[in-house]
This record gives sequence, C-alpha cells and structure tokens, in this order.
Amino acid sequence: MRYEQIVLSFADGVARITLNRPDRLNSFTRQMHAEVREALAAVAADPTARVLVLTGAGRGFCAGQDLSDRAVSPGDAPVDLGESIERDYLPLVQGLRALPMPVVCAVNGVAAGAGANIALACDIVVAARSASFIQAFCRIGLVPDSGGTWFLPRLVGSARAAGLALLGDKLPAEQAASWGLIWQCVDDAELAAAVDRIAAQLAQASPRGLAAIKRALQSGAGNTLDAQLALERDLQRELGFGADYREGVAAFLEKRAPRFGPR
Ligand code: T3D
Repeated sequence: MRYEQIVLSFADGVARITLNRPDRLNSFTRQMHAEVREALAAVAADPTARVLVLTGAGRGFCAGQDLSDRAVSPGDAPVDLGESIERDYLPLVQGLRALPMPVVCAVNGVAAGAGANIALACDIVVAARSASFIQAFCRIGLVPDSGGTWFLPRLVGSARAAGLALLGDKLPAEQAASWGLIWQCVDDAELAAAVDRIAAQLAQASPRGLAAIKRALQSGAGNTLDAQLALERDLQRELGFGADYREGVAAFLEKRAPRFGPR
C-alpha cells in the first residue's frame, strides 16, 4: 500500500508509524484509519519488528476524528457514529493492544478526543512537556471513545477520570505524568532521544518475554487474583521452556549482554 496520510518505517528492530496530516493536527480520516490498519498488519507480519513507535508529525499528536469529515449542518442526514467506531476506532485500539510487541507512543503535541485515548491504548506513553491530553468529547456532546472510559479510571482513578471526561479541560503532559496517566514527560527537545532509548532497549529484550508481559498485564485488568496467578504460572512455564530464558540466564552468569532470538 502506498501511504499518503501516515509514514511507516522500519529500522534496527523498531517500526514507526507517524500520523502525517500536520495541518489538521493529524486528525483521523477514513483513509488514515485504513492506512494505519494496513500498517499495523504489516508491522505484525514483519518478524524483524520488535517494537512499534507511534507518533505524529508537526505540532500535534492527534486531534481525534477529523470533524470536517462530518456532515452535521442542519438538514444533513445524521452520521452514524456507531458505524464509524465499529469500522475504524474499535479495530484500531484492539489492533494496538493485540500486537505482540510493545507500542511506545511519542506524544509530540496535543492529543485530543480519540487521539488522547489512542495514546493511552499504547503500552508506554512518553510526552513532550508542551503536549497535552484533552478528552474533548464532552465539548461536542459525545462520550469518550477509543477506550477512554475504560483506560481513564484505571490509570488515574474515578475522581480524576470523571473530571477529565466531564470537563474536557486540557491536562498538561507534566500533570499527566504526575497523575500516572502516562509513563514520562520530557523536555520537547529530549522527546526523540528519550523514545529512541526506550525503543532500543525494548528491541534488545526477549520478544517472547515482552509479548507475555503485555498479555499478562492486559489480562490482569479483568482477572481475579487466582486467575491471574494461574496465567502467570502458564506463561512462566511456556517461557521457561524457551531459548530466550536459557540465553538470559547464561548471559547473566557469564556477565555479558544477552542475545535474544527473533520473535
Ligand atoms: O465522528 C466519529 O467517527 C466518532 C468518533 C469521534 C472520535 C473523536 O475524536 S471526537 C473528538 C474530535 N476532536 C475534537 O473535538 C478536537 C477538535 N480540536 C480542538 O479542540 C483543537 O484543535 C485542539 C484543542 C486539539 C488544538 O487547539 P489549537 O488551538 O492548538 O489548534 P487549532 O487552531 O484549533 O487547530 C489547528 C488546525 O487544525 C485548525 O485548522 P485551521 O484553522 O488552521 O485551518 C483546526 O481547525 C484543525 N483541527 C484541529 N482539530 C481538528 C481539526 N480539523 C478537523 N478535525 C479536528 N478534530
């Protein structure tokens, strides 16, 4: 596929998707959704890709749905937003969560509406100090989607989730980090280097181990402690039989860096 609204690249085990409609703050069109879906499939299918970085071009990360795509003038036929969610946003969030490799979101600027929640669907979120998170849905009479009503209370607790969702105020990146909404806030000039460091570290780790960690953390949100203990046992058993575990232990004992196999 030839991409027009995103850029997809691969280097040194790191796949990178850059949302690329900077003049519209990388808001989502149907075409951009289709391109991201295609890119996620390409990343999943590439055995050399060990981590995915998601970011935006220009001064914004993503302003959610492109509202100029919506015919909402009086007299226009109403748009079926449920259809849009089903076709585009739901598979996007599910696709990010289901990827076997960790996804690092580099929030380079404002993340609003679905753009904010797509960032929260990623495994590690690093934001530039000038970035912000806005649950803009209430400003246009909508409910947070793309998992917002699921992620927010789990990440920051119900009081802060309610404030963010009901007021739609801008949450600066630094506060997002101090609330535990994201992993880290760094100076703007440091964002690329900080994300590259994290991506390189993940690309050197055991791909099977990381995939299992991602799966276990996701399952934990819906499991009882007993079910989660059983899942950890099963994953540990599977990993313990694998070459990466043997290599990791050997490398530790030989005081050298481990060399893990492909995913
Ligand atoms: O519809 C469905 O399928 C249902 C699913 C919905 C999911 C959603 O995401 S709903 C929420 C949609 N997003 C928003 O409501 C956010 C709208 N944008 C804003 O509130 C502001 O742009 C920001 C707070 C994000 C940033 O403000 P600021 O002042 O930094 O930038 P700006 O001047 O508003 O935006 C710059 C340009 O981008 C501007 O165009 P212009 O005037 O230079 O020609 C602006 O219109 C455009 N832009 C920003 N966001 C969107 C957009 N154009 C279309 N759609 C956008 N979402």
